[in-house]
Amino acid sequence: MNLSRILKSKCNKDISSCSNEEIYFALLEMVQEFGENKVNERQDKKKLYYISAEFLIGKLLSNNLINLGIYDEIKGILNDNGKSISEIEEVEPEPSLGNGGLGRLAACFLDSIATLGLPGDGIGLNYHFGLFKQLFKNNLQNEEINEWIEKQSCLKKTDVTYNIDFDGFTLSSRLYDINITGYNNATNKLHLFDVETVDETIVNDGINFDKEDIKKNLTLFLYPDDSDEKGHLLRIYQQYFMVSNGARFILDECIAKGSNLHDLYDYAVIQINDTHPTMVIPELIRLLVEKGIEMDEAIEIVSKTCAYTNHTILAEALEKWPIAYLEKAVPQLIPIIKELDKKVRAKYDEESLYIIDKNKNVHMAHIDIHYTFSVNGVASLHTDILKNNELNNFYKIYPEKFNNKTNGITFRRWLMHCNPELTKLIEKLIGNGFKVDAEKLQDLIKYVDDKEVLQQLLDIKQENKIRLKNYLKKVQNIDIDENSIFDIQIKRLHEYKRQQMNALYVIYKYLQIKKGNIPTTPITVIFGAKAAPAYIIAKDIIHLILCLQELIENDDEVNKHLKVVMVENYNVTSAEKLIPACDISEQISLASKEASGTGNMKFMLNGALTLGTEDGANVEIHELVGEENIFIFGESSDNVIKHYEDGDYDPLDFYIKNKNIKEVVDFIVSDDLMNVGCEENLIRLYKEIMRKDWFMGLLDFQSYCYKKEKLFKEYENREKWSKRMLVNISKAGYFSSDRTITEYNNDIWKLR
Ligand code: OAK
Repeated sequence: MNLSRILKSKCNKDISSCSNEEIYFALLEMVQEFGENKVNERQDKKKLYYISAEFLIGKLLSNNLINLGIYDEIKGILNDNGKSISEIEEVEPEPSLGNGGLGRLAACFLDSIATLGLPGDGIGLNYHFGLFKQLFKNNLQNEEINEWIEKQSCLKKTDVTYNIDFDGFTLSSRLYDINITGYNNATNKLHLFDVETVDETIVNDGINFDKEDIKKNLTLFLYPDDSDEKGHLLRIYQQYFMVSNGARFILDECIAKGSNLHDLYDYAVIQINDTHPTMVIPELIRLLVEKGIEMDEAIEIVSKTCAYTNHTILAEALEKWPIAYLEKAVPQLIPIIKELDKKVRAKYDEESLYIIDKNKNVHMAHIDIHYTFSVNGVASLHTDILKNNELNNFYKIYPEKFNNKTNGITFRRWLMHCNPELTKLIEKLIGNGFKVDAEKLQDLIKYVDDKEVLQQLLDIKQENKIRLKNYLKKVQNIDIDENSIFDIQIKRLHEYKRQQMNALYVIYKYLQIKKGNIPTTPITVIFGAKAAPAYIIAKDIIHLILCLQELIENDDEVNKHLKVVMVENYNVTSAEKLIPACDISEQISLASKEASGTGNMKFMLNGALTLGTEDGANVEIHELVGEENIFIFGESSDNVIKHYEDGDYDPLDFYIKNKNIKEVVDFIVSDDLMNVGCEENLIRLYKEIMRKDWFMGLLDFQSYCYKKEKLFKEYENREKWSKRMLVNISKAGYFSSDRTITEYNNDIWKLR
């Protein structure tokens, strides 16, 4: 295969005389064709359908080139023609089909499923603007539409369409596919359904639109504001549209392969990614009954076909819909949901297990737990909490359904693509095997006393820090010092993740520097986070961080030693630059609240050290790397759960008793900050932290500061630090999503 010739013919002229756009589109077409040639022609009987509201896939070009095994060659050809692959990468817009961990996990899973050669497709929605684009104005978050779909893109229009009936109107759908090519293996598909009548022009003034015009708005946004009834209804319409299309598509494929539908579970396994796709259960039952199967049998067939993953224990994130809303939007499901509830009530006399509660709310997770054959959490601590606390009543009746699948990440994107220099070094030291068998990274441990290797690790980190410096200069015109410590917290903005606690530390450090306690090495604290548009306190936290950024930047006494940067519009593309450059990975959620975290795994793999609580997968990272190689602080999850049960936590106690805490919290409403910020926002946040502090930031603040100080001191011993980096990298193999998917397949899906 002569790649140079193929590329040239796609360009229609000499590569050297093409613009970056022309080369990008030529490569897009080429990758599409190569991927298509690898579509699995072998008809496996059973196939997995991973159904999810989010697929945070990131840019695809380079990853596809890597997985097709032609990245280096293409890069060389481009170089020979005076072109740079990284400039061509920039031309590609990042698909806006996800928000956070759950969506990125789905994307890593699709990569691993294809890489392992398993028959498995994704099913979701084709959001035109997806998650909003974040802009900062006057130190506040503004939301804009995120236009990512271009005339020529990774989306391939198909002939598949269905008529989806709602109360009083029918929408006709259209399926678009994205190829998912595994590393040196087959191509699967991500199936994204869209509505033919969607109209982008109805959006005005940021992200506002008529929430009632379902025909035009259905697939515009991911997670549209649901703070009122219209918004709630829109989300139900979206979810039903996704699952009804998905269900029909799955049934059609199974019938085509020879299923008589009584044996559906021999042809399909459906993994329900949290509760957004839960209505697939009653919808499938409805469709089977429509095809002549008895209700009881239909329920049994569907229960044997579906499996459920829980990604959160936050009560407010567990979806429950007023039945009145469902009656309005999807009346055809009501008899089924009532039947499912009736069966539960006939068997159990226990309100907490019911699907429809006494306030006439439908608990989506309860449908999943009763009517699937597998319920899994996403990290070992998380699954234990589900079993022993949150879902204990369910665990008691279905112990055999509960299982753990600790999350993972794809090393193709989160090492090979984002950190080519580190990849090259690892290859040189232990060979290529780690790319398909990540546990091989453990072989690196033999270099733990090799000064030359350790120095190379530090050198690569330094280069990646310079790369990030240049990137931030370019996209945000911000200057950072590559010789400072890069301390990074990037994730969705949520109080439980405690970006506010990190911001309080910044205040602490600022005040320390003002008092003359200068850090040995300067510190750059970097945040990246989007706040849900209707989540007021989350937006106030962003405001505080942006105000600190401005205040410190303009303070010549402090800015040589401390810098705060809030990355605008944090997304997969910026994560790929931030993670390889990181020294300290902030994983500081209140213990028991973060189901797993996956950023923690990406950082570790790229040689950052974790500063974290005993929460989610941090617990497993801790076990793997050992006490010496991680910085753990804070209250244990058992104690936190007890505080909630006893209702005995009051932040005011800490504020009053601890001078240090009082000084730091008071600074939120100081003249210094009020001068650059908004009184209303800062006062609201101040009161929230002092009086409510629902996620106990003040409880852990002292031990957080203590550990962070210790960490900065440890940073000075570069050799010891680099050993810790090496241990972290060498132990990261467990967190490959190839391992996670192998477990899903062995225990749940049983494909091949
Ligand atoms: C999003 C919407 C609803 C419910 C959960 C989420 C979500 O993103 N959860 C996150 O899932 C990740 C993947 O399992 C976990 O690593 C995160 O801890 C969890 O917050």
